[in-house]
Amino acid sequence: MTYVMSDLHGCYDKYAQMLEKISFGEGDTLYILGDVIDRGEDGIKILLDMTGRKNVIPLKGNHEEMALSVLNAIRRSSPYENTRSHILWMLNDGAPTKEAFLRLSQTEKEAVFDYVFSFGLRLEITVNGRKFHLSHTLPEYDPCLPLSETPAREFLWGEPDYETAYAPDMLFVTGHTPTHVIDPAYKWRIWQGCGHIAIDCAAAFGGRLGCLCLETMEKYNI
Ligand SMILES: [Mn+2]
Repeated sequence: MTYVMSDLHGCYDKYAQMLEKISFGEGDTLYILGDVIDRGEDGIKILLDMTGRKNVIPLKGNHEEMALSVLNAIRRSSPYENTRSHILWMLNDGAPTKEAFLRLSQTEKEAVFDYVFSFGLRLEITVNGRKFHLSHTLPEYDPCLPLSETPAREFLWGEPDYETAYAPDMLFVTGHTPTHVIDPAYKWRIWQGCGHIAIDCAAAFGGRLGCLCLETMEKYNI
Protein backbone atom coordinates (compact mmCIF):
# COMPACT_ATOMS: atom_id res chain seq x y z
CA MET A 1 0.00 0.00 0.00
CA THR A 2 0.99 3.64 -0.47
CA TYR A 3 0.69 6.01 2.47
CA VAL A 4 1.17 9.75 2.99
CA MET A 5 1.93 11.61 6.23
CA SER A 6 3.07 15.15 6.90
CA ASP A 7 4.10 17.58 9.64
CA LEU A 8 5.39 15.01 12.12
CA HIS A 9 7.14 17.92 13.91
CA GLY A 10 9.23 15.79 16.22
CA CYS A 11 6.36 13.58 17.39
CA TYR A 12 8.29 10.31 17.21
CA ASP A 13 5.83 8.33 19.33
CA LYS A 14 2.88 9.21 17.09
CA TYR A 15 4.98 8.32 14.02
CA ALA A 16 5.94 4.93 15.50
CA GLN A 17 2.35 4.25 16.57
CA MET A 18 1.08 5.13 13.09
CA LEU A 19 3.55 2.74 11.40
CA GLU A 20 2.26 0.07 13.76
CA LYS A 21 -1.38 0.97 13.11
CA ILE A 22 -1.02 0.69 9.32
CA SER A 23 1.20 -2.42 9.69
CA PHE A 24 3.80 -0.64 7.57
CA GLY A 25 6.00 -3.25 5.91
CA GLU A 26 8.72 -3.54 3.29
CA GLY A 27 6.20 -3.92 0.49
CA ASP A 28 4.59 -0.57 1.35
CA THR A 29 5.68 2.95 0.45
CA LEU A 30 5.37 5.99 2.72
CA TYR A 31 5.64 9.55 1.43
CA ILE A 32 6.35 12.17 4.09
CA LEU A 33 5.48 15.69 2.96
CA GLY A 34 7.96 17.64 5.09
CA ASP A 35 8.19 19.33 8.49
CA VAL A 36 9.54 16.19 10.13
CA ILE A 37 11.50 18.36 12.57
CA ASP A 38 10.98 21.26 15.05
CA ARG A 39 8.34 22.04 17.70
CA GLY A 40 8.40 18.49 19.20
CA GLU A 41 11.54 16.98 20.74
CA ASP A 42 12.28 14.04 18.48
CA GLY A 43 12.68 15.31 14.91
CA ILE A 44 16.23 14.02 14.64
CA LYS A 45 15.15 10.64 16.03
CA ILE A 46 12.50 10.41 13.28
CA LEU A 47 15.03 11.41 10.60
CA LEU A 48 17.45 8.72 11.81
CA ASP A 49 14.64 6.15 11.56
CA MET A 50 13.67 7.37 8.07
CA THR A 51 17.25 7.14 6.76
CA GLY A 52 17.18 3.40 7.48
CA ARG A 53 14.03 2.84 5.40
CA LYS A 54 14.35 2.69 1.62
CA ASN A 55 10.55 2.71 1.22
CA VAL A 56 10.10 6.06 2.96
CA ILE A 57 10.23 8.94 0.47
CA PRO A 58 10.65 12.38 2.04
CA LEU A 59 9.76 15.76 0.60
CA LYS A 60 10.97 19.06 2.02
CA GLY A 61 8.96 21.37 4.27
CA ASN A 62 9.69 24.95 5.28
CA HIS A 63 11.19 23.69 8.57
CA GLU A 64 13.78 21.56 6.78
CA GLU A 65 14.49 24.55 4.53
CA MET A 66 15.05 26.79 7.57
CA ALA A 67 17.27 24.19 9.29
CA LEU A 68 19.60 23.29 6.43
CA SER A 69 22.09 26.15 6.51
CA VAL A 70 22.49 25.90 10.30
CA LEU A 71 22.89 22.11 10.15
CA ASN A 72 25.52 22.67 7.47
CA ALA A 73 27.38 25.21 9.64
CA ILE A 74 27.29 22.89 12.68
CA ARG A 75 28.63 19.90 10.77
CA ARG A 76 31.48 22.09 9.44
CA SER A 77 32.07 23.67 12.87
CA SER A 78 31.40 27.10 11.33
CA PRO A 79 29.85 29.97 13.32
CA TYR A 80 26.11 30.37 12.88
CA GLU A 81 24.70 32.02 16.04
CA ASN A 82 24.23 35.48 14.55
CA THR A 83 23.11 34.45 11.09
CA ARG A 84 19.64 35.34 9.82
CA SER A 85 18.90 31.67 9.15
CA HIS A 86 19.70 30.70 12.74
CA ILE A 87 17.54 33.51 14.16
CA LEU A 88 14.65 32.65 11.82
CA TRP A 89 14.91 28.94 12.64
CA MET A 90 14.96 29.55 16.40
CA LEU A 91 11.89 31.81 16.08
CA ASN A 92 10.14 28.86 14.44
CA ASP A 93 10.73 26.33 17.22
CA GLY A 94 13.94 24.86 15.79
CA ALA A 95 15.72 24.67 19.17
CA PRO A 96 14.89 21.01 20.02
CA THR A 97 16.16 19.93 16.60
CA LYS A 98 19.36 21.98 16.89
CA GLU A 99 20.09 20.63 20.39
CA ALA A 100 19.56 17.02 19.25
CA PHE A 101 21.72 17.57 16.15
CA LEU A 102 24.55 18.99 18.28
CA ARG A 103 24.54 15.77 20.33
CA LEU A 104 25.07 13.53 17.24
CA SER A 105 28.44 12.06 16.29
CA GLN A 106 30.17 13.67 13.30
CA THR A 107 29.22 10.67 11.13
CA GLU A 108 25.56 10.99 12.14
CA LYS A 109 25.65 14.76 11.53
CA GLU A 110 26.93 14.17 7.99
CA ALA A 111 24.33 11.46 7.36
CA VAL A 112 21.40 13.55 8.65
CA PHE A 113 22.51 16.66 6.76
CA ASP A 114 22.99 14.73 3.49
CA TYR A 115 19.59 13.09 3.97
CA VAL A 116 17.69 16.35 4.58
CA PHE A 117 19.61 18.03 1.75
CA SER A 118 18.37 15.29 -0.59
CA PHE A 119 14.65 15.93 0.11
CA GLY A 120 12.68 16.67 -3.05
CA LEU A 121 10.15 19.46 -3.44
CA ARG A 122 7.15 17.82 -5.09
CA LEU A 123 6.12 14.60 -6.80
CA GLU A 124 3.43 13.44 -9.17
CA ILE A 125 2.50 9.80 -8.74
CA THR A 126 -0.21 7.50 -10.06
CA VAL A 127 -1.79 4.96 -7.73
CA ASN A 128 -4.54 2.65 -9.01
CA GLY A 129 -4.96 4.91 -12.05
CA ARG A 130 -5.56 7.98 -9.87
CA LYS A 131 -3.08 10.86 -10.18
CA PHE A 132 -1.73 12.59 -7.07
CA HIS A 133 0.46 15.67 -6.64
CA LEU A 134 2.42 15.55 -3.38
CA SER A 135 4.11 18.59 -1.80
CA HIS A 136 4.41 20.29 1.60
CA THR A 137 2.17 23.11 0.42
CA LEU A 138 1.16 24.84 -2.83
CA PRO A 139 1.20 28.33 -4.34
CA GLU A 140 -1.99 30.32 -4.65
CA TYR A 141 -3.89 29.15 -7.70
CA ASP A 142 -2.62 30.83 -10.87
CA PRO A 143 -3.93 29.34 -14.12
CA CYS A 144 -1.19 31.22 -16.06
CA LEU A 145 1.74 29.76 -14.11
CA PRO A 146 2.38 26.01 -14.49
CA LEU A 147 3.54 24.28 -11.31
CA SER A 148 6.71 23.23 -13.14
CA GLU A 149 7.65 26.91 -13.46
CA THR A 150 6.54 27.94 -9.97
CA PRO A 151 9.39 29.08 -7.64
CA ALA A 152 10.47 26.45 -5.09
CA ARG A 153 9.59 28.57 -2.08
CA GLU A 154 5.88 28.40 -3.02
CA PHE A 155 5.92 24.64 -2.33
CA LEU A 156 7.48 25.32 1.10
CA TRP A 157 5.70 28.48 2.29
CA GLY A 158 2.73 28.97 -0.05
CA GLU A 159 -0.89 29.31 0.98
CA PRO A 160 -3.05 27.11 -1.26
CA ASP A 161 -6.52 28.04 -2.44
CA TYR A 162 -8.28 25.08 -0.92
CA GLU A 163 -11.57 26.14 -2.49
CA THR A 164 -10.12 25.95 -6.01
CA ALA A 165 -9.38 22.75 -7.96
CA TYR A 166 -5.88 23.15 -9.45
CA ALA A 167 -6.30 20.46 -12.12
CA PRO A 168 -9.32 18.45 -13.24
CA ASP A 169 -7.62 15.06 -13.16
CA MET A 170 -5.32 15.24 -10.13
CA LEU A 171 -5.68 15.21 -6.36
CA PHE A 172 -3.32 17.59 -4.53
CA VAL A 173 -2.13 16.26 -1.18
CA THR A 174 -0.58 18.83 1.18
CA GLY A 175 0.47 19.36 4.78
CA HIS A 176 1.62 22.67 6.32
CA THR A 177 -1.83 24.15 6.96
CA PRO A 178 -3.57 22.42 9.89
CA THR A 179 -6.95 21.19 8.74
CA HIS A 180 -8.85 23.12 11.44
CA VAL A 181 -7.54 26.31 9.81
CA ILE A 182 -9.19 25.27 6.54
CA ASP A 183 -12.43 24.22 8.22
CA PRO A 184 -12.90 24.21 12.02
CA ALA A 185 -15.31 21.28 11.59
CA TYR A 186 -12.29 19.16 10.57
CA LYS A 187 -10.26 19.74 13.71
CA TRP A 188 -7.57 17.01 13.91
CA ARG A 189 -9.05 15.12 10.92
CA ILE A 190 -7.90 14.88 7.30
CA TRP A 191 -9.81 17.37 5.11
CA GLN A 192 -10.79 16.72 1.50
CA GLY A 193 -12.48 19.00 -1.01
CA CYS A 194 -12.12 20.71 -4.43
CA GLY A 195 -9.39 18.34 -5.60
CA HIS A 196 -7.34 18.85 -2.41
CA ILE A 197 -6.55 16.58 0.52
CA ALA A 198 -5.02 18.34 3.53
CA ILE A 199 -3.40 15.94 5.98
CA ASP A 200 -1.76 18.13 8.69
CA CYS A 201 -3.91 17.29 11.71
CA ALA A 202 -1.80 19.42 14.09
CA ALA A 203 0.15 16.57 15.74
CA ALA A 204 2.55 18.98 17.45
CA PHE A 205 -0.21 21.29 18.73
CA GLY A 206 -2.04 18.73 20.86
CA GLY A 207 -3.83 17.42 17.79
CA ARG A 208 -3.29 14.18 15.93
CA LEU A 209 -1.06 12.68 13.27
CA GLY A 210 -2.98 11.92 10.09
CA CYS A 211 -2.13 9.28 7.51
CA LEU A 212 -3.80 8.70 4.15
CA CYS A 213 -3.75 5.44 2.17
CA LEU A 214 -3.77 6.29 -1.56
CA GLU A 215 -5.16 2.93 -2.74
CA THR A 216 -8.16 2.86 -0.40
CA MET A 217 -8.35 6.61 0.48
CA GLU A 218 -8.70 5.41 4.07
CA LYS A 219 -7.76 8.07 6.63
CA TYR A 220 -5.97 7.15 9.86
CA ASN A 221 -5.41 9.22 12.99
CA ILE A 222 -3.19 8.80 16.05
MN1 LIG B 1 5.14 23.77 7.17
